[in-house]
Amino acid sequence: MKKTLLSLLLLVLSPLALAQDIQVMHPYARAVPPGQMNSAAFMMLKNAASEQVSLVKATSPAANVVELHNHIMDDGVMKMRQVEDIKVPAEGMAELKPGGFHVMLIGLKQNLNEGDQIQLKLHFSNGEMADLELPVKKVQMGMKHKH
Ligand SMILES: [Cu+2]
Repeated sequence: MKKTLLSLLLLVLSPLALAQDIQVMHPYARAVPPGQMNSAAFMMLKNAASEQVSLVKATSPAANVVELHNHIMDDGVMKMRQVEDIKVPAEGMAELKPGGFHVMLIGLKQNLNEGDQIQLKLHFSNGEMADLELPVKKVQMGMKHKH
């Protein structure tokens, strides 16, 4: 019951609700100091389909390489690891957030200052794509983002 209400609420709040099974909500990229080569993008993915859909690829003109990453604990140390996809459960959601799944932007071609915008394209396993304009925001992180 609670889950249904939440889904309804999110459906109402999202302007991208129509037609596609996958909705991208609240996407943003992390602001980094000038000269820093890497950053990351975060968002909420919502799947309206009755089957699991995965985010399989992302591209951006803002970075040389774009990878899908997760954070894992390895001997008590938080590390990033590339993943093949990010699964969005049937009629469920996946959250990309600092310390968890993220879209890694490697080799930035532009500065990511707070207030800037970058383009990001997402490819999903069901053939859907999402062309996004992401605001660049400051993110407080409790850990170092290290490769
Ligand atoms: Cu990463």
